[in-house]
Amino acid sequence: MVAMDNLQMTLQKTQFNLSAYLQEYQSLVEAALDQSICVVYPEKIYEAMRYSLLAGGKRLRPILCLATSEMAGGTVEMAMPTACALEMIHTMSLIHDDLPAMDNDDYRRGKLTNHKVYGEDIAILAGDGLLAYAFEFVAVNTQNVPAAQVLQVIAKLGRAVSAAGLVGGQVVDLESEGKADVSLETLNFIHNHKTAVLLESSVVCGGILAGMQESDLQRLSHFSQNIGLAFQIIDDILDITATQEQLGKTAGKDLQAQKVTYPSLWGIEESQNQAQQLITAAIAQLEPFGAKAIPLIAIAHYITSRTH
Ligand code: GRG
Repeated sequence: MVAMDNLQMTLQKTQFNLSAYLQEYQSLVEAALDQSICVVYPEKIYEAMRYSLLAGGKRLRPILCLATSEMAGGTVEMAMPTACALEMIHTMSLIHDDLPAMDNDDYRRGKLTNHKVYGEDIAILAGDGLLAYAFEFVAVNTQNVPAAQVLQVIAKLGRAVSAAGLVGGQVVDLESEGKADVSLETLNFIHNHKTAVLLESSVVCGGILAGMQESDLQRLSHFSQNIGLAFQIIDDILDITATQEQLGKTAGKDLQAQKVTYPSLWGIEESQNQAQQLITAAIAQLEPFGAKAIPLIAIAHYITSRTH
Protein backbone atom coordinates (compact mmCIF):
# COMPACT_ATOMS: atom_id res chain seq x y z
CA MET A 1 0.00 0.00 0.00
CA VAL A 2 2.86 2.37 0.92
CA ALA A 3 4.59 1.56 -2.39
CA MET A 4 1.35 2.26 -4.23
CA ASP A 5 0.95 5.62 -2.46
CA ASN A 6 4.49 6.45 -3.57
CA LEU A 7 3.54 5.61 -7.12
CA GLN A 8 0.49 7.86 -6.90
CA MET A 9 2.80 10.64 -5.69
CA THR A 10 5.18 10.00 -8.58
CA LEU A 11 2.18 10.24 -10.90
CA GLN A 12 1.38 13.67 -9.49
CA LYS A 13 5.03 14.81 -9.41
CA THR A 14 5.80 13.77 -12.98
CA GLN A 15 2.54 15.45 -13.95
CA PHE A 16 1.88 12.80 -16.51
CA ASN A 17 -0.12 14.52 -19.21
CA LEU A 18 -2.93 12.06 -19.86
CA SER A 19 -4.82 14.25 -22.27
CA ALA A 20 -1.71 14.68 -24.49
CA TYR A 21 -1.05 10.92 -24.20
CA LEU A 22 -4.61 10.03 -25.20
CA GLN A 23 -4.55 12.51 -28.08
CA GLU A 24 -1.26 11.14 -29.43
CA TYR A 25 -2.43 7.52 -29.27
CA GLN A 26 -5.87 8.39 -30.62
CA SER A 27 -4.29 9.92 -33.74
CA LEU A 28 -2.05 6.89 -34.25
CA VAL A 29 -5.08 4.60 -33.95
CA GLU A 30 -7.24 6.78 -36.26
CA ALA A 31 -4.54 6.68 -38.95
CA ALA A 32 -4.11 2.91 -38.67
CA LEU A 33 -7.88 2.31 -38.78
CA ASP A 34 -8.26 4.60 -41.77
CA GLN A 35 -5.65 2.55 -43.66
CA SER A 36 -7.04 -0.78 -42.52
CA ILE A 37 -10.07 -0.96 -44.87
CA CYS A 38 -10.13 0.09 -48.55
CA VAL A 39 -13.33 0.59 -50.49
CA VAL A 40 -13.50 -1.95 -53.33
CA TYR A 41 -16.36 -3.80 -55.05
CA PRO A 42 -19.02 -4.22 -53.61
CA GLU A 43 -18.43 -0.67 -52.36
CA LYS A 44 -21.56 -0.42 -50.20
CA ILE A 45 -20.38 -2.91 -47.58
CA TYR A 46 -16.90 -1.41 -47.25
CA GLU A 47 -18.41 2.07 -46.96
CA ALA A 48 -20.78 0.83 -44.23
CA MET A 49 -17.89 -0.79 -42.34
CA ARG A 50 -15.80 2.39 -42.60
CA TYR A 51 -18.77 4.59 -41.64
CA SER A 52 -18.98 3.13 -38.14
CA LEU A 53 -15.30 2.28 -37.67
CA LEU A 54 -14.22 5.85 -38.41
CA ALA A 55 -17.09 7.58 -36.58
CA GLY A 56 -14.90 8.66 -33.66
CA GLY A 57 -15.19 7.24 -30.19
CA LYS A 58 -12.63 7.34 -27.41
CA ARG A 59 -10.54 4.45 -28.83
CA LEU A 60 -10.09 3.24 -25.27
CA ARG A 61 -9.60 -0.43 -26.15
CA PRO A 62 -6.80 0.11 -28.70
CA ILE A 63 -5.13 2.62 -26.39
CA LEU A 64 -5.21 0.15 -23.49
CA CYS A 65 -3.62 -2.49 -25.73
CA LEU A 66 -0.85 -0.16 -26.93
CA ALA A 67 -0.20 1.23 -23.42
CA THR A 68 0.08 -2.28 -21.95
CA SER A 69 2.38 -3.48 -24.71
CA GLU A 70 4.66 -0.49 -24.08
CA MET A 71 4.59 -1.03 -20.31
CA ALA A 72 5.70 -4.63 -20.92
CA GLY A 73 8.61 -3.58 -23.15
CA GLY A 74 6.84 -4.03 -26.50
CA THR A 75 6.34 -1.45 -29.23
CA VAL A 76 3.36 0.36 -30.69
CA GLU A 77 4.08 -1.32 -34.06
CA MET A 78 3.81 -4.86 -32.77
CA ALA A 79 0.52 -4.17 -30.97
CA MET A 80 -1.19 -1.94 -33.57
CA PRO A 81 -2.87 -4.72 -35.64
CA THR A 82 -4.43 -6.14 -32.45
CA ALA A 83 -5.37 -2.62 -31.29
CA CYS A 84 -7.20 -2.09 -34.61
CA ALA A 85 -8.86 -5.51 -34.35
CA LEU A 86 -10.15 -4.64 -30.86
CA GLU A 87 -11.74 -1.47 -32.25
CA MET A 88 -13.25 -3.43 -35.18
CA ILE A 89 -14.78 -5.91 -32.73
CA HIS A 90 -16.02 -3.14 -30.41
CA THR A 91 -17.52 -1.23 -33.38
CA MET A 92 -19.28 -4.32 -34.72
CA SER A 93 -20.78 -4.95 -31.29
CA LEU A 94 -22.10 -1.36 -31.24
CA ILE A 95 -23.60 -1.74 -34.76
CA HIS A 96 -25.44 -4.93 -33.75
CA ASP A 97 -26.39 -3.54 -30.32
CA ASP A 98 -28.07 -0.55 -32.01
CA LEU A 99 -30.21 -2.69 -34.36
CA PRO A 100 -34.02 -2.59 -33.97
CA ALA A 101 -33.94 -6.24 -32.81
CA MET A 102 -31.66 -5.24 -29.92
CA ASP A 103 -31.46 -1.74 -28.37
CA ASN A 104 -33.00 0.06 -31.37
CA ASP A 105 -30.93 3.25 -31.28
CA ASP A 106 -30.89 6.06 -33.84
CA TYR A 107 -27.64 7.72 -32.80
CA ARG A 108 -24.15 6.49 -31.95
CA ARG A 109 -20.94 8.49 -31.64
CA GLY A 110 -22.90 11.62 -32.55
CA LYS A 111 -23.99 10.20 -35.91
CA LEU A 112 -26.94 8.22 -37.22
CA THR A 113 -26.55 4.52 -36.46
CA ASN A 114 -25.36 2.19 -39.21
CA HIS A 115 -28.79 0.69 -39.92
CA LYS A 116 -30.37 4.16 -40.14
CA VAL A 117 -27.95 5.05 -42.96
CA TYR A 118 -27.46 1.72 -44.75
CA GLY A 119 -30.52 -0.33 -43.72
CA GLU A 120 -30.72 -3.28 -41.34
CA ASP A 121 -29.51 -5.86 -43.85
CA ILE A 122 -26.29 -4.02 -44.62
CA ALA A 123 -25.75 -3.08 -40.95
CA ILE A 124 -25.85 -6.76 -39.94
CA LEU A 125 -23.39 -7.60 -42.71
CA ALA A 126 -21.14 -4.61 -41.88
CA GLY A 127 -20.90 -6.01 -38.32
CA ASP A 128 -20.16 -9.49 -39.65
CA GLY A 129 -17.57 -8.07 -42.07
CA LEU A 130 -15.77 -6.17 -39.30
CA LEU A 131 -15.78 -9.19 -37.00
CA ALA A 132 -14.26 -11.54 -39.58
CA TYR A 133 -11.75 -8.94 -40.75
CA ALA A 134 -10.53 -8.30 -37.19
CA PHE A 135 -9.12 -11.85 -36.99
CA GLU A 136 -7.65 -11.75 -40.49
CA PHE A 137 -6.07 -8.39 -39.68
CA VAL A 138 -4.22 -9.70 -36.62
CA ALA A 139 -3.08 -12.88 -38.37
CA VAL A 140 -1.83 -11.14 -41.52
CA ASN A 141 -0.40 -7.88 -40.16
CA THR A 142 1.26 -8.65 -36.82
CA GLN A 143 5.04 -8.42 -37.17
CA ASN A 144 8.01 -9.14 -34.93
CA VAL A 145 5.94 -11.24 -32.53
CA PRO A 146 6.46 -15.02 -32.21
CA ALA A 147 3.66 -16.97 -33.94
CA ALA A 148 2.66 -18.71 -30.68
CA GLN A 149 1.92 -15.33 -29.09
CA VAL A 150 -0.13 -14.18 -32.10
CA LEU A 151 -2.10 -17.42 -31.86
CA GLN A 152 -2.71 -16.78 -28.15
CA VAL A 153 -4.07 -13.31 -28.99
CA ILE A 154 -6.38 -14.73 -31.67
CA ALA A 155 -7.71 -17.34 -29.21
CA LYS A 156 -8.23 -14.66 -26.54
CA LEU A 157 -10.16 -12.43 -28.96
CA GLY A 158 -12.25 -15.40 -30.14
CA ARG A 159 -13.27 -16.22 -26.60
CA ALA A 160 -14.04 -12.55 -25.84
CA VAL A 161 -16.63 -12.30 -28.63
CA SER A 162 -18.10 -15.79 -28.11
CA ALA A 163 -21.08 -17.01 -26.04
CA ALA A 164 -18.58 -17.07 -23.15
CA GLY A 165 -18.07 -13.31 -23.65
CA LEU A 166 -19.90 -10.47 -25.44
CA VAL A 167 -22.58 -12.67 -27.03
CA GLY A 168 -23.44 -14.33 -23.70
CA GLY A 169 -23.58 -10.97 -21.92
CA GLN A 170 -25.89 -9.56 -24.57
CA VAL A 171 -28.23 -12.56 -24.33
CA VAL A 172 -28.66 -12.15 -20.56
CA ASP A 173 -29.10 -8.39 -21.04
CA LEU A 174 -31.90 -8.96 -23.57
CA GLU A 175 -33.56 -11.54 -21.30
CA SER A 176 -33.42 -9.12 -18.34
CA GLU A 177 -35.01 -6.16 -20.12
CA GLY A 178 -38.27 -5.02 -18.53
CA LYS A 179 -37.73 -7.24 -15.44
CA ALA A 180 -37.68 -5.34 -12.16
CA ASP A 181 -36.15 -8.17 -10.12
CA VAL A 182 -32.76 -8.47 -11.83
CA SER A 183 -30.22 -9.33 -9.13
CA LEU A 184 -26.81 -7.75 -8.61
CA GLU A 185 -25.30 -11.10 -9.56
CA THR A 186 -27.10 -11.06 -12.93
CA LEU A 187 -26.20 -7.41 -13.51
CA ASN A 188 -22.56 -8.21 -12.82
CA PHE A 189 -22.75 -11.20 -15.19
CA ILE A 190 -24.11 -8.98 -17.97
CA HIS A 191 -21.47 -6.30 -17.63
CA ASN A 192 -18.54 -8.57 -16.91
CA HIS A 193 -19.38 -10.21 -20.26
CA LYS A 194 -20.65 -7.29 -22.35
CA THR A 195 -18.15 -4.66 -21.29
CA ALA A 196 -15.32 -5.91 -19.05
CA VAL A 197 -14.35 -8.88 -21.25
CA LEU A 198 -13.23 -6.71 -24.17
CA LEU A 199 -11.40 -4.24 -21.93
CA GLU A 200 -9.68 -7.21 -20.27
CA SER A 201 -8.71 -8.64 -23.66
CA SER A 202 -7.34 -5.23 -24.73
CA VAL A 203 -4.98 -5.10 -21.76
CA VAL A 204 -4.01 -8.78 -21.66
CA CYS A 205 -3.42 -8.99 -25.44
CA GLY A 206 -1.02 -6.03 -25.13
CA GLY A 207 0.86 -8.01 -22.49
CA ILE A 208 0.85 -11.25 -24.53
CA LEU A 209 2.23 -9.50 -27.63
CA ALA A 210 5.09 -8.06 -25.57
CA GLY A 211 5.88 -11.54 -24.18
CA MET A 212 4.84 -11.01 -20.56
CA GLN A 213 5.01 -13.96 -18.20
CA GLU A 214 1.82 -15.67 -16.97
CA SER A 215 1.87 -14.27 -13.41
CA ASP A 216 2.04 -10.70 -14.78
CA LEU A 217 -0.75 -11.45 -17.26
CA GLN A 218 -2.86 -12.60 -14.29
CA ARG A 219 -2.29 -9.26 -12.56
CA LEU A 220 -3.23 -7.41 -15.73
CA SER A 221 -6.34 -9.54 -16.04
CA HIS A 222 -7.48 -8.59 -12.51
CA PHE A 223 -6.61 -4.93 -13.17
CA SER A 224 -8.67 -4.81 -16.34
CA GLN A 225 -11.67 -6.76 -15.03
CA ASN A 226 -11.94 -4.18 -12.28
CA ILE A 227 -11.60 -1.17 -14.57
CA GLY A 228 -14.10 -2.85 -16.94
CA LEU A 229 -16.81 -3.04 -14.31
CA ALA A 230 -16.01 0.48 -13.07
CA PHE A 231 -16.29 1.68 -16.68
CA GLN A 232 -19.79 0.22 -16.93
CA ILE A 233 -20.92 1.69 -13.58
CA ILE A 234 -19.86 5.14 -14.84
CA ASP A 235 -21.58 4.41 -18.16
CA ASP A 236 -24.84 3.76 -16.26
CA ILE A 237 -24.41 6.99 -14.27
CA LEU A 238 -23.70 9.01 -17.43
CA ASP A 239 -26.85 7.61 -19.05
CA ILE A 240 -28.74 9.51 -16.31
CA THR A 241 -26.59 12.61 -15.83
CA ALA A 242 -25.09 13.41 -19.27
CA THR A 243 -26.71 15.01 -22.29
CA GLN A 244 -27.20 13.50 -25.75
CA GLU A 245 -24.47 15.85 -27.06
CA GLN A 246 -21.99 14.59 -24.44
CA LEU A 247 -22.86 10.94 -25.02
CA GLY A 248 -23.24 11.04 -28.82
CA LYS A 249 -26.27 8.77 -28.37
CA THR A 250 -29.74 9.04 -26.87
CA ALA A 251 -29.53 9.84 -23.14
CA GLY A 252 -31.81 8.25 -20.55
CA LYS A 253 -32.10 5.06 -22.63
CA ASP A 254 -31.81 2.69 -19.65
CA LEU A 255 -34.77 4.19 -17.81
CA GLN A 256 -36.81 4.25 -21.01
CA ALA A 257 -36.04 0.56 -21.67
CA GLN A 258 -36.77 -0.24 -17.99
CA LYS A 259 -33.29 -1.65 -17.54
CA VAL A 260 -31.96 -2.43 -14.09
CA THR A 261 -28.67 -0.54 -13.74
CA TYR A 262 -26.13 0.09 -10.97
CA PRO A 263 -27.65 3.50 -10.08
CA SER A 264 -31.13 1.93 -10.01
CA LEU A 265 -29.86 -0.63 -7.46
CA TRP A 266 -27.49 1.58 -5.44
CA GLY A 267 -28.26 5.23 -6.27
CA ILE A 268 -25.77 7.53 -7.99
CA GLU A 269 -23.53 8.34 -5.02
CA GLU A 270 -23.03 4.73 -3.96
CA SER A 271 -22.45 3.74 -7.60
CA GLN A 272 -19.68 6.35 -7.75
CA ASN A 273 -18.15 4.95 -4.52
CA GLN A 274 -18.27 1.41 -5.87
CA ALA A 275 -16.60 2.49 -9.14
CA GLN A 276 -13.89 4.28 -7.16
CA GLN A 277 -13.26 1.18 -5.02
CA LEU A 278 -12.89 -0.94 -8.15
CA ILE A 279 -10.36 1.54 -9.57
CA THR A 280 -8.35 1.50 -6.32
CA ALA A 281 -8.31 -2.32 -6.34
CA ALA A 282 -7.33 -2.30 -10.02
CA ILE A 283 -4.41 0.06 -9.50
CA ALA A 284 -3.08 -2.05 -6.60
CA GLN A 285 -2.51 -4.88 -9.13
CA LEU A 286 -0.02 -2.70 -11.01
CA GLU A 287 2.35 -2.23 -8.08
CA PRO A 288 5.10 -4.60 -9.34
CA PHE A 289 5.37 -2.66 -12.59
CA GLY A 290 6.48 0.53 -10.81
CA ALA A 291 6.67 3.80 -12.73
CA LYS A 292 6.18 1.99 -16.05
CA ALA A 293 2.53 1.60 -15.05
CA ILE A 294 1.90 5.36 -14.85
CA PRO A 295 -0.03 5.57 -18.17
CA LEU A 296 -2.30 2.64 -17.17
CA ILE A 297 -2.88 4.16 -13.72
CA ALA A 298 -3.80 7.50 -15.30
CA ILE A 299 -6.20 5.77 -17.72
CA ALA A 300 -7.80 3.94 -14.77
CA HIS A 301 -8.41 7.26 -12.99
CA TYR A 302 -9.81 8.75 -16.20
CA ILE A 303 -12.47 6.03 -16.26
CA THR A 304 -14.18 7.41 -13.15
CA SER A 305 -13.72 11.07 -14.06
CA ARG A 306 -14.90 10.91 -17.68
CA THR A 307 -17.95 12.87 -18.82
CA HIS A 308 -18.71 10.96 -22.04
C1 GRG B 1 -19.51 -9.83 -30.61
C2 GRG B 1 -20.40 -11.52 -32.24
C3 GRG B 1 -20.65 -10.36 -31.39
C4 GRG B 1 -21.88 -9.83 -31.35
C5 GRG B 1 -22.25 -8.63 -30.57
C6 GRG B 1 -24.48 -6.77 -29.56
C7 GRG B 1 -23.51 -7.60 -28.79
C8 GRG B 1 -23.11 -8.92 -29.36
C9 GRG B 1 -22.95 -7.20 -27.64
C10 GRG B 1 -23.18 -5.86 -27.05
C11 GRG B 1 -21.89 -5.32 -26.54
C12 GRG B 1 -22.01 -3.88 -26.11
C13 GRG B 1 -22.62 -2.89 -27.06
C14 GRG B 1 -21.54 -3.51 -24.92
C15 GRG B 1 -21.54 -2.12 -24.43
C16 GRG B 1 -20.12 -1.74 -24.14
C17 GRG B 1 -19.95 -0.26 -23.93
C18 GRG B 1 -19.85 0.23 -22.54
C19 GRG B 1 -19.90 0.57 -24.99
C20 GRG B 1 -19.53 1.99 -24.93
O1 GRG B 1 -18.11 2.04 -25.07
P1 GRG B 1 -17.33 3.39 -25.20
O2 GRG B 1 -17.86 4.39 -24.22
O3 GRG B 1 -17.74 3.88 -26.65
O4 GRG B 1 -15.88 3.10 -25.12
P2 GRG B 1 -16.86 4.67 -27.73
O5 GRG B 1 -17.87 5.15 -28.71
O6 GRG B 1 -16.14 5.80 -27.04
O7 GRG B 1 -15.92 3.68 -28.34
